[in-house]
Amino acid sequence: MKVSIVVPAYNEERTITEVLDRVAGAPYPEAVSEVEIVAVDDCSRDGTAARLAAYRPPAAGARPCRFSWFRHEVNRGKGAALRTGFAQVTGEVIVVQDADLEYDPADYPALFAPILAGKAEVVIGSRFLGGPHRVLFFWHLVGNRFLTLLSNMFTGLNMSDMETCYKVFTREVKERLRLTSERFGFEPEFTARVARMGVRVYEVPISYNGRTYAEGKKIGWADGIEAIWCIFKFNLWGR
Ligand SMILES: Nc1nc2c(ncn2[C@@H]2O[C@H](COP(=O)(O)OP(=O)(O)OP(=O)(O)O)[C@@H](O)[C@H]2O)c(=O)[nH]1
Ligand SMILES: [Mg+2]
Repeated sequence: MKVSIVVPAYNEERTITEVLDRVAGAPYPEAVSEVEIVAVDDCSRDGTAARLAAYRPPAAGARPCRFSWFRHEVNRGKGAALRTGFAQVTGEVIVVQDADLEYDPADYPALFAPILAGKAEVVIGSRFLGGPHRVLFFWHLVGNRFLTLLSNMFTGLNMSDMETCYKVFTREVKERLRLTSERFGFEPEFTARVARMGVRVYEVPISYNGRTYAEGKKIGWADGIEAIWCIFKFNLWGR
């Protein structure tokens, strides 16, 4: 089975190379015969593009690992960067991997397991199911809980972490997705569309190494407001 990892990156020069190394060297299950990494530089203003241009994945034993990257001419947001990546990938299973080291490819075995076992078409890595996580912002937890609750009220799913980066899904799901979001609307849009497809969704616990604003955290209260709007938009009108 070939897996495709899509890495959206905006001003991530401090972490991008290590993220790609961790993705290339992740503990893939036996069933994974080939790894394709596609990074999308969302018109970063720092050295992200230079790091991507210089990147060569380390040899990963007998399993081929191919790397390619694409660049947006203007900054368009995470959702747009992901759509650029999704259009390029050819794997049977697709993984979203943020470029900021908050999420660890060491969790891939757990994330792939429900799909490999034939039990799910979509797997969500939840930060709120007891996995190890850095203890940080209380009000972000409250915000996350609220956004997930609101999304669940529309979708009817009992998800515990709608805004998580780790979303893993089959090629068939990717082809049916028809995404439109440019920025962080991706998370509620993905969730709403998957819920409407009626495919089987699993959640697994993952670790979360949250960062502080001094360490590069960018998300702010305005993104939370946009997320509320997107939950309404994609569940009520985004058909
Ligand atoms: N913030 C931001 N991230 C983008 C953009 N385009 C792509 N990304 C990437 O999307 C991923 C998620 O963005 P993050 O800023 O880490 O979002 P987050 O994890 O919800 O929030 P923080 O880590 O708190 O900033 C990262 O890999 C970013 O580099 C963009 O325009 N803005
Ligand atoms: Mg992040």
